[in-house]
Amino acid sequence: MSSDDDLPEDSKLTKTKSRWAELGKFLTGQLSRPEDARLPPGQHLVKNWPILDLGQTPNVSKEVWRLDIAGQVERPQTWSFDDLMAQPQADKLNDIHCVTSWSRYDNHWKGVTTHQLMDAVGVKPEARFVLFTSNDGYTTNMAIEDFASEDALIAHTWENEPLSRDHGGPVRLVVPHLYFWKSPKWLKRIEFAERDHRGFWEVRGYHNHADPWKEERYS
Ligand SMILES: Nc1nc2c(c(=O)[nH]1)N[C@H]1C(S)=C(S)[C@@H](COP(=O)(O)O)O[C@H]1N2
Ligand SMILES: [Mo]
Repeated sequence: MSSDDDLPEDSKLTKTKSRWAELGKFLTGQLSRPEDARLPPGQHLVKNWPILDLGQTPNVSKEVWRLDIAGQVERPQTWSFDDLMAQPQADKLNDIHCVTSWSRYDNHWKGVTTHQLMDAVGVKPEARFVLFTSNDGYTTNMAIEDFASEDALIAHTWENEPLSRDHGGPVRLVVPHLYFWKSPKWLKRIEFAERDHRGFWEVRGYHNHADPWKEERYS
């Protein structure tokens, strides 16, 4: 019987990395769709960027912001904003789709990819789901395959400006291939778990998966 333990250290790492690549491979929102097929069913295009949340706008400065990364990981960590900036930085360009039916094209983000975060903490093979908690008490959840999407990132910058407080600044998650309620603003905790724990909207009848291309709005 072969196991990961038999492999030298560096090929273990390669194995982990290729596992993320494998998990996230088919989950990109940038499927180079032709322009007329770019809008998911039941959506309309907006040029502005609407603000939607529970009505509490936490005031979290960069100085006090912390991100706990916990659960099924080899190295649980708490990142300050400086720790986040010390990670390799990525640029992403994607479309976002809100379940209330607006979509917004061509958002430029900067931040840390979810792949990078998973490598930094050493996500264990037992981890199958991810639960997020925000400073306003909001929670949401997804399968690790969705978190591992090529397009997903922990974002601090939008259109070359620091992410505004209304849109979740200093730091939010962006998982653009799912409806936007799966992209928590004012992110404060990421927990990797063996089991799924439904978040704020998921326990209130929203779909657990939330693929806009399949119109997974309500369950
Ligand atoms: N912390 C937090 N994140 C949240 C929400 C919220 O209420 N609190 N609302 C979600 C919903 S329903 C949507 S559509 C998007 C809206 O993000 P925006 O205000 O930047 O457009 O944030 C999501 N993330
Ligand atoms: Mo939403």
